[in-house]
Amino acid sequence: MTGAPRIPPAERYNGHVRHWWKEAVFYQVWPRSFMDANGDGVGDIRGLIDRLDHIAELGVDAIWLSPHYDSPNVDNGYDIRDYLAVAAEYGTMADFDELLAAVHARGMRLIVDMVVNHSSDEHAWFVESRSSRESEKRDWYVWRQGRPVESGEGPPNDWRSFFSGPAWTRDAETGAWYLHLFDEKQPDLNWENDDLRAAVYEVMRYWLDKGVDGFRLDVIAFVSKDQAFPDYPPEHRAKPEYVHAAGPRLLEYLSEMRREVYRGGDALAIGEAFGVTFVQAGRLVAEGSGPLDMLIHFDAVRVDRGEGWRRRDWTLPDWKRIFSEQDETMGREAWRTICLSNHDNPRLVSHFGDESETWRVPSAILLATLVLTQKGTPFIYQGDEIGMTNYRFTDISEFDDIEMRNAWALDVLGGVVDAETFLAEANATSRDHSRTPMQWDASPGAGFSTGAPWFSVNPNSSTINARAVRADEGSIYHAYRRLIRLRRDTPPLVYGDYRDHAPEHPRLFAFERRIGADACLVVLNVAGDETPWRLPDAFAGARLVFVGPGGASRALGERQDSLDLRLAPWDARVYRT
Ligand code: ISL
Ligand code: CA
Repeated sequence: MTGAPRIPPAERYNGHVRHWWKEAVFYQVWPRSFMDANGDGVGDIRGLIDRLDHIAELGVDAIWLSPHYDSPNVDNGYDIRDYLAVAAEYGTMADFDELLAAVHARGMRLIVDMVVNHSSDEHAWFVESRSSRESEKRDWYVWRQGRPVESGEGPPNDWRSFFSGPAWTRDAETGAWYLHLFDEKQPDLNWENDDLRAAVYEVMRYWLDKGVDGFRLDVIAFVSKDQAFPDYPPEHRAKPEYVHAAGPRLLEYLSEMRREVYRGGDALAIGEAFGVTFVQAGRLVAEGSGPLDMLIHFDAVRVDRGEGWRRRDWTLPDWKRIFSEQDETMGREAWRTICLSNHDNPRLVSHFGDESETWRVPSAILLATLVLTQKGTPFIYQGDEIGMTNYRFTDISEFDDIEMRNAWALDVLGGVVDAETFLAEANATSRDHSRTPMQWDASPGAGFSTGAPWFSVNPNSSTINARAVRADEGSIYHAYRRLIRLRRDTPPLVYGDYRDHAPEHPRLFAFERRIGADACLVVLNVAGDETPWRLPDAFAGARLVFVGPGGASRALGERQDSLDLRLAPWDARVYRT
């Protein structure tokens, strides 16, 4: 289960101030697709309570729960209609309280999602704000006049929604335009307004006072906007997230939030850092002075993302450079995170491994090894631990995600790209891959629901499911358990310095984690073919402390006599001096 790591009690370790969240492993639950207990086909809190042991037995320390609030589900809960109410289809506030107690009873912590860059347009605040220019909540959202274009009046600037189209919608009621960096049903809150910020802090205090252990703050870097609302500078048109995450008052707002909401407590503040550079991140999470504790970056998980939903090619050295750059740029006093999967990205093993029959398990275990030995707090996404794969979408009607449906409407129906190209790329980047129901057993509905599931269940649940993997000691699930325990028992894997030993190698990811003479070497053959490699001299005689199924025939604990390795396809090994 969980519990303090075998790291001697100390204020600092290898120069880092110790915090529970630096030593913790996190597991993300996307409630709609985790477990349905009442047979309506939609995941719910009761279902999560019933399956908590599946998570606790992995040995993780904290659960990040994606939004559980009342929402019209335009963006599956990231469009909140009432911050103080549990979504009726997920259950009641009593269910939430029971979940919190059940998580704590297992020695785990519960981090809830908080989406305060925008609300749903059905939120009472927005209904009031849009009702009239004189409304006392008018300024709680971002309203601007349009600007003249040859056809009459156009949006105030050229900002684009991340879900396609302009980031402004003209509201007929008052003839003004409101800002929405995401869907038009997700109006941006105006953080310039003191009363709005006070209302947001009040909502956050409500959940902290209930006993949650902190927040994952959705696109939190976007909350400060340049009030001149200038057009995008040319260099950021392809990736506007870097404009939106660099607003002028961000540090001020987040410091205020830290004071007003956290009030000196040790609850956790994890920011979603979409668009935050590693330099900015260093300031936002600086130990003792940054307003946030950790940030979740997307540079590594989106290494294959081009503009919008488009793909782009990448190489392993490109990927490795991101990990090294994060380590070198953020500064020693800034803690990192490792997140290679979540509800916004394809399935881990399909995205970065090999989902074929032969290599799915070894490559999934290699990726688990990477996530759990890299420098920074690791995040596991529901289903990673059982090796769930992408779904085969064959038609736009099979997609649920607003991001893909809007992109289809604009780019395919708008004649920008043909359907085949769109589907091929959407099958590589779609968020829907991670939203198919959790696969619990080999029964037709994968044991997710006794009713008709809200979204397609992957047919490979007949072989890829929790019951099957828990029964198999050599499975991905048990590899995660062993790796989580290894991490907890190995201080260099938590607080050790990071160094890449083969940055330019096209197939090998080999890095060390070191505290003085106590060092681990992680050797990953991120490829389907055999790779010879010579161990660094410093690891002559090192002990093998973890090996994946594709790896050495050597027994754990044996010393590595020869320095010359022959790594099997998807071979994953951890050595310790
Ligand atoms: O799909 C993306 C943009 O192209 C993601 O990168 C995502 O939108 C971005 O990381 C922000 O994600 C968060 O905010 C969104 C919500 O749709 C995502 O589910 C959430 O994780 C708006 O709330
Ligand atoms: Ca249900």
